[in-house]
Amino acid sequence: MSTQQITQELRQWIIAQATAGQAPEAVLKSMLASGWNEDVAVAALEDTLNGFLAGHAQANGLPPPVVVPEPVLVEGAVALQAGDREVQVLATLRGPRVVVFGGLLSHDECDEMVELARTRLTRSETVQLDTGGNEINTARTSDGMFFAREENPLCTRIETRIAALLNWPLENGEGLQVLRYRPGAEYKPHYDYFDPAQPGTANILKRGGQRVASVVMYLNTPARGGGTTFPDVNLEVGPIKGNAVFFSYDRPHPMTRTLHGGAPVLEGEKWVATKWLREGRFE
Ligand code: PD2
Ligand code: ZN
Repeated sequence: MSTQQITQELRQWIIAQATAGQAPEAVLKSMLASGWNEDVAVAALEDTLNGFLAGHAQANGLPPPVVVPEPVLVEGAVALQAGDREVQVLATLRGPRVVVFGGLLSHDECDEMVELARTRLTRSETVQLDTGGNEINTARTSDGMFFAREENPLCTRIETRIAALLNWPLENGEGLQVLRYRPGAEYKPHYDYFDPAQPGTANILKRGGQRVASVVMYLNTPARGGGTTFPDVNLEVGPIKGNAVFFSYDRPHPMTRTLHGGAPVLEGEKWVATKWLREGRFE
């Protein structure tokens, strides 16, 4: 029965079922019961519902989804090869997409990154969205600096590793940002994408398009505090030297549930390096 066709009638029936509140599993079950082949039924459901949702999103002013970086995780594997280094997969979440990596950086790489950044730190600025410029922001009480992409051999090695880990071109990445938090410092919850409603955003997007993913790498283990939090899903990632948290956002919208923050450091210092990945080439 390989000749079953996904007709317009079938699509309309699927949409009617879905808008009447039937779960996709229930619709699939009825299709199988009335003689549809499983592969045809699944394809018809996926295609019809995806198209329907995309149309709904567009009609309601939601930005359309884009392809985002994603590690190739072999089912059941606890590690993966990221170019020159094997990296552990410590935790994964689907919505929001979050993956916690163990040992993305060696301890020596962390120490070297801190020393390269230390003398260049200034009080952190965040992008000022109404003008597109940078300004001091009290929501982020850390000190920071940016490396240019491939500025030195260590940056190049880490950037090449992240590109391999996430299947995303090195050219689509911003330069690494290093932040130092002293006791009491924090980064209040925010989104890393640029808010489309802000007037400065159009200018920022000319260079590489939207941010679509972030990798926050822990360069030391603070004595207490300093986790990375995801308030929408009550997740907190412990800041452990060499580990990293990756998260992606397929559209610049809170529906991605990628609100995240750096919890206050309670004791000691916290150092991180952040890599932001853009949709396109960031030149
Ligand atoms: O340092 C962190 O944990 C953190 C939290 C939220 C870093 C960032 N955001 C960032 O660099 O965007
Ligand atoms: Zn952030």
